[in-house]
Amino acid sequence: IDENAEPIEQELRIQTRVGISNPMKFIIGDLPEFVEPVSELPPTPAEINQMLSLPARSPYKLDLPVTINGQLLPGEIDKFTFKAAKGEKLVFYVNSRKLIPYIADAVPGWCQTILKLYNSENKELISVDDWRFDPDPVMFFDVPENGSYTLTINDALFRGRSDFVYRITAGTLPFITNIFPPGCSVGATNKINIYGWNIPDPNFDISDNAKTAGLKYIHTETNKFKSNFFPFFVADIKDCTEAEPNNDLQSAMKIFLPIIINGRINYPGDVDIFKFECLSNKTVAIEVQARRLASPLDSIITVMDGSGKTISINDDYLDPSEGLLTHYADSYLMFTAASNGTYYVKIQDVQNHGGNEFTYRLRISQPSPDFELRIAPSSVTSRAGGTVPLKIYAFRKDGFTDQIQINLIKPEQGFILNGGLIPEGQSQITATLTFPPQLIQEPIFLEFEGSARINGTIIKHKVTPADEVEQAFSYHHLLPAQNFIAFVNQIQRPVVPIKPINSAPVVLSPQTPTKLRFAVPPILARQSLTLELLEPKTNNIHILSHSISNNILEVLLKYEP
Ligand SMILES: [Ca+2]
Ligand SMILES: [Ca+2]
Ligand SMILES: [Ca+2]
Ligand SMILES: [Ca+2]
Repeated sequence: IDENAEPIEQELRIQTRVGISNPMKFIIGDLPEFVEPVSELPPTPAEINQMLSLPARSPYKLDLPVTINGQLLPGEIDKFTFKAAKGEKLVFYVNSRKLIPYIADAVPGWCQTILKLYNSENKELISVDDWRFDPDPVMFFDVPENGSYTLTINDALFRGRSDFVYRITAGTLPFITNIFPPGCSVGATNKINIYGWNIPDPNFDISDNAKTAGLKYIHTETNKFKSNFFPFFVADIKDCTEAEPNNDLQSAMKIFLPIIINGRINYPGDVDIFKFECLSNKTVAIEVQARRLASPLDSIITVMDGSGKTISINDDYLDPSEGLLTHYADSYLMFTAASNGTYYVKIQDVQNHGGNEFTYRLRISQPSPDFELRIAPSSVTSRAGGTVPLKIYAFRKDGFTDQIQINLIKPEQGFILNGGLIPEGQSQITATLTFPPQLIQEPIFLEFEGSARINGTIIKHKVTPADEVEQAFSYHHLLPAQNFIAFVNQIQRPVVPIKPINSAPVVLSPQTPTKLRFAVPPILARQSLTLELLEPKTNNIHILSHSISNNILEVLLKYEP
């Protein structure tokens, strides 16, 4: 690591002559680091018994602040001892699930760490197994007396394996637990409130973060330490703060669309109701941002007409762009007003929890059609001149259905993206990336962009690289990556180039088979050739036949609706 490296979250990949790997998170911290000596062998039953039996003893005596790097093997409990002084406000936070978010062959599909703290008499003082919905625990310790304390970490099920790795950061660190309001409008210059531990100044000037719209991460600093990064959303829509009381239809807070309301489910059982006027046949989109902004709220929203009759209700709405969440707790719905009049929107916690940290942003607006894009995998390797498939996903918002054209915007050194059109109404395609014919030694960083016409204007968005990962044998997630990297296999072997004669989209007809034509090299005519339709995987599109003559491969596709 370069000694001047910025403390930042990096992506580490392995490159060899024949390929480049998937990314792995690698964190460069700014505190002293301790690395647990890693054993290749799991502990013996006798050693496990010794670990499980109190008193907690640790061979490692550490000075705070520190970041501990360790690994959990089957049955292991890692222990660390430190000295602390009365009145110190210590924060311990774990990065484990954040380092390797999903493990395909384990249930649950990540390392589920538990932190415990013991005093010098080996009395358990604190035990924490997560932080809200985040499986990585955060522990706060208000030191009651000078002394020696022992911190332990283990997997909740005492599982262990080489990829159960963790980092524990410990010290009198600032740690943000919530902020209010949890977002603002573009151009806002006010101060927001930061809540948490060891926060030097609870008033935070938002101007720098509010210059552009989008998801931001805010943090604060003491003279010694940086805090965690807390999500904060800057929107193009104006916002306001809820005013209590607003728990029933009579006291509902009057709002004017479009608006984002910054609110809280202030206490267990709090209900927030807003009312607005709407014209007949107008469609309204209602969206909660809470869990996605690290709020513990599990929202549920209800739309009612002027008489209080329920029109529509939503608890959880799947947002596949949130690859790290496994519980999509935020609510979303669209409804069309049946008549002119007053309408109500009610927001609650579905489990009737509440408190200062149960913050939300509630958007009530006309639909704002838009899209987000992912391309997977985030690294591809091919021989020079070869072609690889790429999956492109569109996450459509507020009813947006039109086609999206994907282009390579940094077409470095002759890379070609083919088939980058996501047809109307579809959310996933397979495109192909063809590598340049010459050998390139360095990995190439490519960038893609999608464009679509929305309400008469061309809207463009960068495509976020991602990797498809499996969780616990069954679930699949798209994990965003920082870069898309193409790498030319350094072992030169000839590639048989097959190119479509016409690259325009093909429209299949149910009456007559559709002919596809490809230019192929003469060598292919002398080989036995098998073709397989990879996508779409349906029963109503078949390859009827194929033949080669005059260096043209003809394929007949039959479509049976
Ligand atoms: Ca260990
Ligand atoms: Ca409230
Ligand atoms: Ca209320
Ligand atoms: Ca919910």
